[in-house]
Amino acid sequence: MLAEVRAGMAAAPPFRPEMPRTGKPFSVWMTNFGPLGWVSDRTGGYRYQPAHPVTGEPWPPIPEAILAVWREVARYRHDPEACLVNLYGPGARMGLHQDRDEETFDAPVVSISLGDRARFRLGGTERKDPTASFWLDSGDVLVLEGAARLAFHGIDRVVPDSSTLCPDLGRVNLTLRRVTRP
Ligand code: MD3
Ligand code: FE
Repeated sequence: MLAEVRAGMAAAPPFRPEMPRTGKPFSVWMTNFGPLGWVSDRTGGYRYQPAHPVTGEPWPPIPEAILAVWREVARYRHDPEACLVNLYGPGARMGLHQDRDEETFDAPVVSISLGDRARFRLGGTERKDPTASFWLDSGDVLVLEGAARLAFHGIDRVVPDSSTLCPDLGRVNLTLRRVTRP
């Protein structure tokens, strides 16, 4: 799977998204596979689009090894349209947020973690709800469905050099999503 991710990254180089309005850069670098990819910049905000924001090329297809995980664990008839690749180098984190840029929340979200371990925080559907923290280790797969699909979540920190899988990349998270209604 990692070899397929590396091949995709060669075709669709990681870019650094920006916060809407402020233009503040994310600490996480990203790229995407599949017909639609998630991007964000100061003027356009959070959105899905069919092409890479820097190269203008279509995103590479979602690798088979990744699709196989979705088909095994997502209790959903259709394949995902977006595979967001999140790359966590030293000090990268992701603040508490909901995933709600998709047209449908009926499909689950499936997340695959590779490389360094991360402290993951999961709350409820309101920002004020209490949260619980878990470790996400290389090879861990999460399926978020039902009420959990709209739960607040984030990555507080990544433990450097805690995995030998891909020292050059640190932590890689693959998030599979359905964007449109089938
Ligand atoms: C809980 N990524 O890309 S994956 C994201 O590790 C994102 O890179 C994190 O949150 C990461 O949006 C967390 C686990 C995850 C993914 C989607 C969820 C947890 C979720 C959607 C709803 C609730
Ligand atoms: Fe998220």
